[in-house]
Amino acid sequence: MKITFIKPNIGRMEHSLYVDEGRMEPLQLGVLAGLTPPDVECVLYDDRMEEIPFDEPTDLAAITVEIYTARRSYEIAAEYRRRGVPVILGGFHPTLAPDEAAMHADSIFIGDAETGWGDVVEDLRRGREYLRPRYEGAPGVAQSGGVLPRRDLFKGKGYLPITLMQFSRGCRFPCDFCAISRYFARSHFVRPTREVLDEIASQERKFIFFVDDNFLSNHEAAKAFLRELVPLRIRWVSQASIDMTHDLELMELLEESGCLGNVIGFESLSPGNLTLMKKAPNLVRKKMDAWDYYQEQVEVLRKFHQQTWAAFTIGHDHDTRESIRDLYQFAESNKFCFAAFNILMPYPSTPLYARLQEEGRLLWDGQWWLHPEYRFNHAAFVPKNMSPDELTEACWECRYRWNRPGTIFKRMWDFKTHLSSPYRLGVYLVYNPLYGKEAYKKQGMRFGLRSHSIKHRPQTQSTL
Ligand code: B12
Ligand code: SF4
Repeated sequence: MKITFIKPNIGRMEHSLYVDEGRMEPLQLGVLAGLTPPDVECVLYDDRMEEIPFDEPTDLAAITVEIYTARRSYEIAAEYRRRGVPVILGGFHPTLAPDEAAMHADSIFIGDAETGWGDVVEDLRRGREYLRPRYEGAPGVAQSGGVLPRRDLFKGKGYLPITLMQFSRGCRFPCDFCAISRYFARSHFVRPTREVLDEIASQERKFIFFVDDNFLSNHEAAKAFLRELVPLRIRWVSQASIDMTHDLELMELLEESGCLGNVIGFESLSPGNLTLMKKAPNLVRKKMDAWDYYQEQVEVLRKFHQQTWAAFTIGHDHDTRESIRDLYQFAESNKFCFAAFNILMPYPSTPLYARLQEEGRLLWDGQWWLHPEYRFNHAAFVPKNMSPDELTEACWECRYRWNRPGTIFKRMWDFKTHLSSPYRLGVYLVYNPLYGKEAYKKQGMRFGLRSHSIKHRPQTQSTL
């Protein structure tokens, strides 16, 4: 028996195919293959840079689907089903929009695969007619029982030289736009420390991206893990919330354990926006009248040499064109290592989506991810203080200015962070031009490879 795992691309540029030069290992597919009994043959195709050989015989196509890749995933599913190969779709998007995904597959998988993938494989062994339309797994049971991802499947595919790994899943905070908060129901799950340490030990590479949603959601669990990590002398990056800066012991451990920096969601400089979006970690211990525009937190990050990837969401109800320019200035003057200026996106099943739907502000029939005319990083709702096109332009202006060679050079001059060691400078100089190039390539990209309409139905809330 053979299972073909697929990582879909987002889509294509206006006049050529899009090849993601900053692509990383598709860890979820490595985990799924790791969960698969050894007598089943597993192959992996990554649509981000290779052709999918649809005619190669296989017993099942298993596709991982995110909202940005949903359109392309459904195209790939249709190709396989046309050839009589059954398709199963899983991941964040099928979990948060299950009725839609079910229209494009023989089976959908809701939640994490760990507790239910074995059933899929056993049903398939009995015959494809035994595959059930819907499987469910509990969220947060990451690689239970010491399952190791099949990283051998990643060899030769030109991924960035960074090993992706999980320490935890989920996050305890309630941010209203966040798919994570919804998927994990505001819970945070930590893997047993020993299993993670063993997985690190099994790696030759010592540069790790912990793909946690919020590595520091539980400070005490993180500290216990970091103490064990110190002697391993690895270098690592992850994603975490800014409330870390209130715990100096944690900050010390981050540095000692080899943390170069984290993706941190600053989102906005406006306390009104932060309150509206329920961005609790950014408001911890901050009173509105003591709001210092993150200066205290940024200084703590710099003190511990953190090369921060600052993430912003643009288009909240208190945003204006002027406040977006201020946000850009804040990022540039603080010389963050990287920054993501993302338009606020309504993901299905989130409170933000429900609010905008109720207020009649959703564009693209409320399903921007399927709409044939929607383009990457364009507004998908009507903002309060500007037009959708103005929001699109304002966001692009931030991305464009941030990634200009002159700005990259200017931002480099921080002796506490990028210039504090040759290794850190190397990271800064290698990855800034790469991410900049990808930002230009992706802007305005079409979703999927074809421009036809996709089967859909009005968006309903997930049953999660
Ligand atoms: C690491 C990461 C990235 C990395 C890239 C990783 C890579 N390999 O290419 C970077 C930083 C580059 C990135 C980029 C983006 N990302 Co991202 N990313 C993640 C993150 C944090 C972890 C992914 C991961 O490896 N997890 C570990 C694996 C093991 O877990 P998993 O993917 O959830 O899979 C489990 C289950 O979902 C399920 N499952 C998954 N697929 C399948 C398939 C089948 C068949 C089955 C049965 C089960 C199953 O079983 C798995 C094992 O338990 C996720 C959040 C998350 N928790 O997953 C966001 C996430 C997937 N990203 C997201 C987004 C929006 C993006 C961007 C579009 C951001 C942007 N605006 O540019 C880009 C572009 C994405 C793209 N497709 O090109 C969103 C997607 C939202 C949604 N509703 O779909 C997420 C959920 C984050 C969020 N806060 O909302 N991302
Ligand atoms: S802190 Fe980050 S991961 Fe947690 S709910 Fe908010 S946006 Fe999502």
